[in-house]
Amino acid sequence: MRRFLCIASTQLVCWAAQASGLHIQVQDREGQPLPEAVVVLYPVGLAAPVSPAPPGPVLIEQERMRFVPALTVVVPGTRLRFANLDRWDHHVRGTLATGLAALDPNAPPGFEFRIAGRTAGQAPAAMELVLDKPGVVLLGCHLHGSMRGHVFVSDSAWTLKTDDKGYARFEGLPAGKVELRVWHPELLVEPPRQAVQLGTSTLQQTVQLGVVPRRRRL
Ligand SMILES: [Cu+2]
Repeated sequence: MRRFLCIASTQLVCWAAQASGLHIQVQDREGQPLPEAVVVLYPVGLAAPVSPAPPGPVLIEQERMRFVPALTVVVPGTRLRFANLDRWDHHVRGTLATGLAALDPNAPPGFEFRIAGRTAGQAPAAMELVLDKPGVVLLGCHLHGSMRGHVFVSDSAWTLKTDDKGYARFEGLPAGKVELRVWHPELLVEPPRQAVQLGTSTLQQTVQLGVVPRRRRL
């Protein structure tokens, strides 16, 4: 339920004292919920909030010719660990994703490495690296053209991946104006950011992207 605690003339004062939530549902071109989108908030007029990189590595496995998870969202400075669960080698490469990220001079550099296939009864071979700059990295494999994944290195701590219902739910945000950025691996052009005014209640907002829904694999 929405509560409006402030009268108009004192709204700004009230916003400054209240925290609120922002629940975003991202939809595809047909209005269906879009999982695996990234929603980022930037406070207007302030530096984006920063959170420290996690102490341990974030795992991206190569399993049955896929990157698992297909989309990984991290903050700069995060250590990524690539572990190969397949019995055959992979030659992982990371390049700048196409689109706007490719024009970003601060985007992370590319990388590549080969990871040996797993031997039964032994721990999988793994490689680690740190991505210390914001940007979107496209993951691929030199040996298997169908393998595809993404790492979204966000420049704001207020970043979430949408769930199965297409939702990104931010809670406990300070009041004020934020810019809303939405990204998805299938987007050819990232839509312009929207301004959202956070008040004293939780806001619900829908963002529709021009992404064509993919048929589910059976
Ligand atoms: Cu491969």
